[in-house]
Amino acid sequence: MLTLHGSAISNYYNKIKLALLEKGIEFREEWTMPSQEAAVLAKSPLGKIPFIETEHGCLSESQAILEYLEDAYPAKPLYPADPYARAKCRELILHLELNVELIARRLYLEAFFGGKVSEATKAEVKPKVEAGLKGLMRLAQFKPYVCSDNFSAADCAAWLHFTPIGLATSRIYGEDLVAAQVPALADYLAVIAARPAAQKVAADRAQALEAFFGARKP
Ligand SMILES: N[C@@H](CCC(=O)N[C@@H](CS)C(=O)NCC(=O)O)C(=O)O
Repeated sequence: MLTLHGSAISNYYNKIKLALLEKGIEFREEWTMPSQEAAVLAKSPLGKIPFIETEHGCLSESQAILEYLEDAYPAKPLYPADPYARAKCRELILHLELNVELIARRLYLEAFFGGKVSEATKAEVKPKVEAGLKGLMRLAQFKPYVCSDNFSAADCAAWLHFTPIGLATSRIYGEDLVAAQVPALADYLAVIAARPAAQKVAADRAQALEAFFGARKP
């Protein structure tokens, strides 16, 4: 059976968990925090989470994991059949992760973890996140799913990334940059939240956040 390593406070971990649940793949979860210890580095080259253990070995990077799941368990697809539509789905995920989440992530230390981010970083991040979101909106469909009228891998990414990006930007700038750039946001989040798999991910995330942050829960 597949083992998913990481923590349910992680948006990348939950992206994979949602995909596993939606695809109906049997898996177990093992709580693992990012670490530079040799045992973790042997399974995830930078010590990041999530990673999975398969019968063949380990795999890191959530997008590589998602595509492995799609190839190895094709029964309930999370990508459209048409090659161009598949590529458009991947394009949206890459834009969201490289041009929005990875940049907004520079705020997370202060927004979520009690650290401090410099004013220079805050000033640099804001226009980049806004530009990334504007770009994303040139791709997004919200029909009602982010890529099309079908739930897809892109929803596994978008639903999990929009919330921390929105929360971090509202804590740092006093303005939720996702809500400001994505008019369909509230309806979209509600559509995904109605899915049983998403409800399981959200409930486990709430429990993990409570355990991790306690009174300081983000
Ligand atoms: N590109 C990676 C990002 C994973 C990632 O950033 N994970 C965070 C937790 S949400 C982590 O392990 N951070 C620890 C670190 O950066 O050293 C993926 O898609 O899996």
